[in-house]
Amino acid sequence: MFMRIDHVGIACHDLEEKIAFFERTFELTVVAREVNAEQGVKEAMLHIADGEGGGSYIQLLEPLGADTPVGKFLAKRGEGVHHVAFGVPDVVRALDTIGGRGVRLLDERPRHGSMGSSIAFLHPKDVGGMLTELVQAPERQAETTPNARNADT
Ligand code: V0V
Ligand code: CO
Repeated sequence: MFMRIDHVGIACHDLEEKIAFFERTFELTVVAREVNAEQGVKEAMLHIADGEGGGSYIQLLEPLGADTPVGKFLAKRGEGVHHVAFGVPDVVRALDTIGGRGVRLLDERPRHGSMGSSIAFLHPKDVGGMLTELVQAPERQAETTPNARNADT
């Protein structure tokens, strides 16, 4: 079901400061930045490696406000790992299968994610305390479900 770890999402108060730290310390490069109003974040993707299943990244997340998923997480737990995202070939199919196995879906249908991806979240309480994201990369959307690219509109 999973092709790769697509990204590890890290919650932070100051995106620019954290980008500078990751670039300086780990020699990583920012390959995409986006403000995602629906998810309540300003985010940056730092490239780690490319494999057969696709690319893997660190995602740095700054909340757009206190009443957002990342804003609430920071208030409760402080900075740190917020979620782990797995690459799947078909996010609609993965949601269907995983939902059928009793895991609560936070998204019944895919949303718009970083770099043109389709994403959906699973409830952390049903995955051993880990907020879990499923990611279908845009090239995969073209391969499997021609209409998934516009699934969030
Ligand atoms: C909350 N909890 C977590 C958690 N956030 N546990 C592990 N990891 C997290 N990140 C726990 C929390 O400690 C509570 O447990 C319980 O879940 C309920 O949390 P809450 O503080 O009451 O908050 P809720 O229920 O209002 O919201 C939590 C959920 C929410 C996970 C439902 O954050 C959500 O829907 N997240 C999905 C969307 C999201 O995170 N978007 C931002 C990333 P106790 O204390 O009761 O035991 S956007 C992104 O990744 C993008 C765009 C991308 O990749 O492209
Ligand atoms: Co993410």
